[in-house]
Amino acid sequence: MARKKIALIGGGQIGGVLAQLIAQKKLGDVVLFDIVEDFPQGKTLDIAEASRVDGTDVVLKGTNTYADITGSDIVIITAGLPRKPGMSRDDLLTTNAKIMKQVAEGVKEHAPNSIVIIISNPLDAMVTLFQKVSGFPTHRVIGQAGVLDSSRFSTFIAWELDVSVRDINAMVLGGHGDTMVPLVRYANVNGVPVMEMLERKYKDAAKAKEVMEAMVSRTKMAGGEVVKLLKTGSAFYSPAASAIAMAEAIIYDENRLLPTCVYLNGEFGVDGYYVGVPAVLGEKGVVRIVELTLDEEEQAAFDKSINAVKTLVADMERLGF
Ligand code: TXD
Repeated sequence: MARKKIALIGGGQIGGVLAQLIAQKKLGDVVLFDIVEDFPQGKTLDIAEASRVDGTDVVLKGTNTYADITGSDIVIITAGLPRKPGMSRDDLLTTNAKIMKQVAEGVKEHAPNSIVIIISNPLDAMVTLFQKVSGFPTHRVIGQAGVLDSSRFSTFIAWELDVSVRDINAMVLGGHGDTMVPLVRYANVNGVPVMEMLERKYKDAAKAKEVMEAMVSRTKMAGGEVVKLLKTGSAFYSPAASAIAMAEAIIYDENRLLPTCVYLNGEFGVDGYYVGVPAVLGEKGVVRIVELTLDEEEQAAFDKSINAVKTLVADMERLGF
């Protein structure tokens, strides 16, 4: 089987970790594109020089030319500025929309059959814009947010309950902003409801609720927590690892059910917007969207999140994108 070709647009913090993970996992040959001269060439050379140690034969190429992404099966986009302390993801809108428009034109011209995973913020707006400019079918344009947000939520639950994070199943839906919706009621440890474990631990339902609320708000603010500590940029190891999980689902045709930013066509009562919901990912991209029942409180939180996405997209359109 011929090796896959994976193009990474944006060779910064996340782009670099993506390239290294792809090489180490032997997922495919890598083309790392960035507008900064010599920079992606330097990164790929550095990673390639670890090939002997990593035992990998994948080919890594750094480039400033879109033609080099020709024939890519998968494109992962991180081009754009990250947040600085005190900035919201939405503050990045104008700058990153200009960048995303250029990127979409480049990918459309040179990798028209690729499946595209977008990471750049503000996520929901950037996915929307990429799809609009490229005209790619919506099942081939998705965004990474929910896998990371869910991993963060799961990590906090594992720490709190002192169990392996591998046994935690917890999902975060909605937009990739402060209104995201961690699904508490569905969160479980190999089938055992997390809330029940918390109630048994604290022998006090109110205390259990309080502990869960703290984990929910930490999840919502988790990106900002890292930004505040790093001071020079935003999270990059965990976003890269999350996008790799999505790419693997596609490359290996796994049909994994992952919270993904996908285009909704009436599902969840939403029409014509990109939002984070459970989706089955396989070799064609989005295989199907999985709906689930939300109770009144969850639905209200989800609606609020949808409205935030709608406002963001409207702002972007008002800016002429
Ligand atoms: O989960 C998520 N979706 C995210 C998203 C989690 C964390 C951070 N997330 C966002 O990803 C973040 O807010 C940014 O918008 C992107 C990329 O974050 P990263 O930390 O990798 O940013 P860097 O290190 O600044 O890298 C961005 C690169 C940099 O090398 C620029 O030169 C390049 O993008 N860049 C471009 N590449 C291609 N084409 C154009 N026009 C371009 N402009 C800048």
